[in-house]
Amino acid sequence: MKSSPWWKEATIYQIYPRSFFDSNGDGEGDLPGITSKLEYVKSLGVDAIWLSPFYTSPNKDGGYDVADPRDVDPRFGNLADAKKMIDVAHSFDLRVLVDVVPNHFSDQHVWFQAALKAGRGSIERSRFHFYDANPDGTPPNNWISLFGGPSWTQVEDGQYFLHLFDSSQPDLNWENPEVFADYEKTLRFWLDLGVDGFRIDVAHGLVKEDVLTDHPDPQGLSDALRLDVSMDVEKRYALLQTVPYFDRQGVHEIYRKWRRLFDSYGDRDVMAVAEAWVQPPVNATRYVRPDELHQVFNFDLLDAPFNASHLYEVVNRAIDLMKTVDALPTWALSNHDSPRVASRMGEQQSRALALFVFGLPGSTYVYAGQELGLPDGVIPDESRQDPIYIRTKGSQKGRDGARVPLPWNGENAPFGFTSGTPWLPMQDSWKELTVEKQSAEPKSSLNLYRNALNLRAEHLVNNGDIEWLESPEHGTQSSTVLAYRRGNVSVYMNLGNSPVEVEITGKVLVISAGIPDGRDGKITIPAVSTIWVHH
Ligand SMILES: [Ca+2]
Repeated sequence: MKSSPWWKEATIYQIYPRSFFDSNGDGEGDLPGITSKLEYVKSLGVDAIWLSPFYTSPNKDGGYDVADPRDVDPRFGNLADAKKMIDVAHSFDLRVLVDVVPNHFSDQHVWFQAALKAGRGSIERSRFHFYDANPDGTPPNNWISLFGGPSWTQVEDGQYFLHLFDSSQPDLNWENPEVFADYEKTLRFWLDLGVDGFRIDVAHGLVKEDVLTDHPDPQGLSDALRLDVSMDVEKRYALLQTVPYFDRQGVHEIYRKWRRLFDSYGDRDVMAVAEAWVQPPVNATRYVRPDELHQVFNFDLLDAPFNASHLYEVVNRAIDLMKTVDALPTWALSNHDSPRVASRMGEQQSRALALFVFGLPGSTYVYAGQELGLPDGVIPDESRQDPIYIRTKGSQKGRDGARVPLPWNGENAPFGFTSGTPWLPMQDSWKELTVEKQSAEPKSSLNLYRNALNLRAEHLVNNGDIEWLESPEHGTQSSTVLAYRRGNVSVYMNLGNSPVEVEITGKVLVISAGIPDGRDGKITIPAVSTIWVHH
């Protein structure tokens, strides 16, 4: 009998290469830097790493504007460095996932440069979405880019091309078989170099419908797609179901073909995880039907409040929905696109929630620095680099706060990250948060993660469903407590600001903060703390 595949309940550590470790003093993290820190990554108890893009790119959108998907950008090293990084990771028994960005290329990609030269009606233009202007000169439709402004940019001969994101990121035309064939080449290229799978950027966006039709409410749609714009929930959900360029049925045909490619690698157990923001939530399950992808990100915890009934609802829903397609959920508290959980929720809250989530069925994603309890960096406006800050002329601060480099050692910034000047400023106030300091402190966030991830592997993974013990639906001893049991471990999270006494017998394996007080079949859980109890 085949055992459960490695990815099924893996803990996956997300590395933002530019911010992880700089090996050559130019102030930016790179592939040799990652390789030199893989022993540290292994010490966390994770199963795999996922790297945000390190491909050839003009870097107008943090490397998600790819000019050559089958090469390494010189700022990160070269292909030999990538191969070495993969091999060293494997020597530590760490799997490697890389990002792919199939919705668009950079305008610096040779295909797009050729399309500009080749002119209307050419094979070169058919790889993208080029259309003539309307008779009055306006763009072919009224769609608005996710980064603001029209989704169309006009070229010299008067045609327009479609870009859902920045004008430097032309959308690929997935109706063209050449696009599919080229992407297959990219997937094989990285698999043949040794990677174990992919994270698929904007996985729901590849197929566009009704490209020549106006949307009845383009501004409403644009607002509905942005979580930083407040909107009535019903209205948002209704609009999100009318997006003509997201979550179309055609994307599933593409992933069925990709799955056959992945499966052709046999025992390698290649996996792929989709970034798919879709509504209603049940639509996410379609991406992980048995003949499609392996995992789909669940974004519910990236902006969830620290509130028992809300957390119960989103956790329970994710588990139940995924069960309908015989898949397991994924969990993430932070990533490179959202504020860090310690800043958003509070330090102690983020530790409690991490410990709560680590026990749940499915795969857990940890964003590098989360294990240190890093807050968002405080960045002076003149040092900001995110195109969102620049394009909105400062009205949105952008995502740089979550991308500040990691503090490794020493008493002053840049804390060993680089021998030069870090690409985003680091703060001296992080001196208690370095890997060096936290390794020596038994109660540090770092040691909590190490301890918990090892205990998770030992006691919780592959232990089937959870049974809710305390929830708004299943009855509670306290309205501030959520609890479940999985296998021989019960997980209790006290979200309240006062200690709570609950009836449990067993041995406390780990606690996120404070000291549990147990006697006579009862344990007092400190305020804002999670405990694991072994029965
Ligand atoms: Ca560097």
